[in-house]
Amino acid sequence: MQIIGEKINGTRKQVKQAIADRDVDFIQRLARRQAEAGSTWLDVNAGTPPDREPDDLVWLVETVQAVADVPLCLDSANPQALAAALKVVNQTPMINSISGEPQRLENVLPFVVEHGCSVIALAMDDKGIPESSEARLAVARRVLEATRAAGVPDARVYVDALTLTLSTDVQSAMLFCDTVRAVRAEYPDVHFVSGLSNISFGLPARSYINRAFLTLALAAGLDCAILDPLDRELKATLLAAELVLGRDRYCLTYTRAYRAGAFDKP
Ligand code: THG
Repeated sequence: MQIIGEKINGTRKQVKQAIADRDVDFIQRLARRQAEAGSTWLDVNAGTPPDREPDDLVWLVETVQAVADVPLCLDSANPQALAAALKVVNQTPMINSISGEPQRLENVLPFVVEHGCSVIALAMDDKGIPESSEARLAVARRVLEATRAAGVPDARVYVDALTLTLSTDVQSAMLFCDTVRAVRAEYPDVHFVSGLSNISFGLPARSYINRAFLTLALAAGLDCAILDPLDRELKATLLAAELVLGRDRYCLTYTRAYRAGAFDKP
């Protein structure tokens, strides 16, 4: 299971302020703590207007990689910001994201090829997020046709089947899981990722919903998640679910994490 630490995101109030103030300590603390908590990747999202985003993303990348020895997940739809960030990364990053939108394929896929990056592929296109798993599969097929044609191995593609909040579509999580199963049947080598927390937007006590969704999504084939790696209950849920799904040989990952104090007895 791969974890993308989500906390360095300029849509969060404190991070937005830290970017505006060039507060190195604040960002580096988030980077260090998420890396120590076992993040495979650290998401960096400046969340600033397009004219400022290249400078802000470069500053974030340089600030984070000075203290954290994990590759970055460059979270931007802006080709100028991605190009600038790719010039300064120390380790091959993940690009978040491409989609079935022809513009994004045309502008961003060349970076994936040139830099040998991994890439998140959203199951949506210029018409929006399809309403059925068949239609999301159709979008994924088009994106994977493009990545394959460009020579990108399926194992470097992370499909994000996307979730609307359950408060507007109560079938949203099941649609996500159906989409993962459908894509997995045709593309056994691709990875599956989700930004978990969207699923519970607008609902109370969101953490229970996020945990239930994580468990079911793991059963469907999710093997990467954008989440808060400092959330100990979520970490416990993740490790317990992987164990129950038979993916933790000899229960070693779970028991070692427990002994190391990664989570507490309930
Ligand atoms: N898919 C892909 N990329 C993504 C998302 C996705 N990138 C952005 C987002 N979704 C995932 N990242 C975050 C980062 C921070 C928070 C949630 C998702 C977060 N949310 C707080 C909460 O949920 O309570 C509120 C904000 C705050 O703390 O200020 O922290 O789906 N490919």
